Amino acid sequence: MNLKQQVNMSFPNTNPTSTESWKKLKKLADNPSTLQKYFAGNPSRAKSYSISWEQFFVDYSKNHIDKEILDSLLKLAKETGLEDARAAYLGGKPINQTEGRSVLHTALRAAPESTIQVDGDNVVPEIYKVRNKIRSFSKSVIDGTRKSASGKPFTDIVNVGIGGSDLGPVMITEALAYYKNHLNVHFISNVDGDHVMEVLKRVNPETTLFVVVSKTFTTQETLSNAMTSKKWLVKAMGEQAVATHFVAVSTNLPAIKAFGIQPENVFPMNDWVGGRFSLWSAVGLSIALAVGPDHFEELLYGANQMDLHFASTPLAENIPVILALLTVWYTSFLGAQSEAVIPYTQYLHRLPAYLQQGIMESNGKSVDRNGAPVTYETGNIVWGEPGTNSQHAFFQLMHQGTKLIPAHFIGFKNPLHGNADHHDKLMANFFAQTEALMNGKNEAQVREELIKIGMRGEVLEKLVPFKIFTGNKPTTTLLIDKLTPKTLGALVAMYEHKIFVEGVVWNIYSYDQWGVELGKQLASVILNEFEGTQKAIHDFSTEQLLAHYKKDAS
Ligand code: G6Q
Repeated sequence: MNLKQQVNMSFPNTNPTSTESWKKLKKLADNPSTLQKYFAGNPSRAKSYSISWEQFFVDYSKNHIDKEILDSLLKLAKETGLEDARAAYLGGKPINQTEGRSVLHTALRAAPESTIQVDGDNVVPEIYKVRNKIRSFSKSVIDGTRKSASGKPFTDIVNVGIGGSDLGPVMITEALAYYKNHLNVHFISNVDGDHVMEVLKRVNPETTLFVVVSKTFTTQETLSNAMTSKKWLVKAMGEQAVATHFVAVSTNLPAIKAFGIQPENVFPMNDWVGGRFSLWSAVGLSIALAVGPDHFEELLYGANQMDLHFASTPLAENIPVILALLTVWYTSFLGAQSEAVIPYTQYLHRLPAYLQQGIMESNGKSVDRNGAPVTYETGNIVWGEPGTNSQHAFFQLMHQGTKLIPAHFIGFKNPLHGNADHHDKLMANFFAQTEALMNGKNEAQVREELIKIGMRGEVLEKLVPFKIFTGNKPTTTLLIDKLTPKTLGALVAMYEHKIFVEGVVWNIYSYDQWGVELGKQLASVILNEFEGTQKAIHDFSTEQLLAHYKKDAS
């Protein structure tokens, strides 16, 4: 079956520019208004453009939309077949057609009584088998009944993995640090030998458990780091310790066996889970070890709640749908190149990095589902840092720079440590920033302020232009009751579905990542050159750099 036939089989394939709504949106984009005017003309705007769901309150009223724009965006979703696409995605159809796979991270958090078929088999019982294995294994490590080769309880966990086998577990364990137990959890990802050595420097071989996470078990970085860790362990404790101190999460059983990991220490995963969506699978073993299996399962439960919301809520009140359509509007019609994610909690400091992979690897595509170049802008750049730190860094550009940067502000009503004084300060900043970004400060206000502090004449005149804020900068506020495993699960799932919706509207394949291959291929050619097994021809710049590297290497 060729690609086009597969496309026709189960997934909508509509060039969005051919729809009525796209043409209308193009026209609407030519007549921009301002956020200030939108609010002035509609007293119930805040209420109309907000969604309350479970522990989430999403206010998207500070965005460049009005009823006509929003209706057209919703129509665009319908015209590009979002509802059929959603059914295909959640129903396990092979929507990752360039790799011939289903995309079923949602199955990993489905209720035990659900039925989700892949190739005619219900995958839910197997998912629960693995989940139970994660539960009993992590419980035994946490309570110390599972012992190291020298009979001691484990104190440290080292997760060895990269990309999807690293970013999710790191982000979640950091986000749930409040819920953590006594185990110290470390992450080795980069093939940079200094990374692995810095981690090994901090742990004791006698009480360290390595969790090697690699869906393929062929990834250069992970295999190198796992091998270095193994040698380090063997040097301290002997070969026989490997069986007790190494476990693996993978689909590649022969490679794991060859590495020396015992079959009972293998946590399987399936090819219908993409790496960057895999934290809900056994890839989340380090999370279960860090916060315990109950919290891990609450995380999955929260994600499932968001799945149900996404699956059954009308598009106009559907949080991931609305957020995705706003991104499409800014990216494809208003010329935004990036969007910022600013969590107002230090716990979520790795969320932007995690989302960078999820969003940019999924929707950083320029070829549509027919293999033709797209004629519109797709996946944007995602970046961010926690507030308030980021206010003292890049917010200058957001307030007074030349770029259009729609931003998500994520805040929590309740702090975890109950420090109300700090939390009020934090949240005062949270609310003030979106207000300032929208309203800005006009010339009259600047003058008045300067006069109040006694400034007059030429000095005042010279300063005025620099102190004006045009405002009109769009933001979406996500106010969540409390950072818990459940709300975190829902938040991450919300972004996963947002990615999906954008991909459907843009008519691109969100679940492959061919763009990461070329660099890998060339790295292996250069490595062969370093090892003297191959001589390749490079461009002049690369030749020059390689010559310098060899000369300077010490
Ligand atoms: C994610 C990508 C990628 C992958 C890593 C690690 O969607 O596929 O980031 O997770 O390349 O792959 P392995 O888990 O196979 O080592």
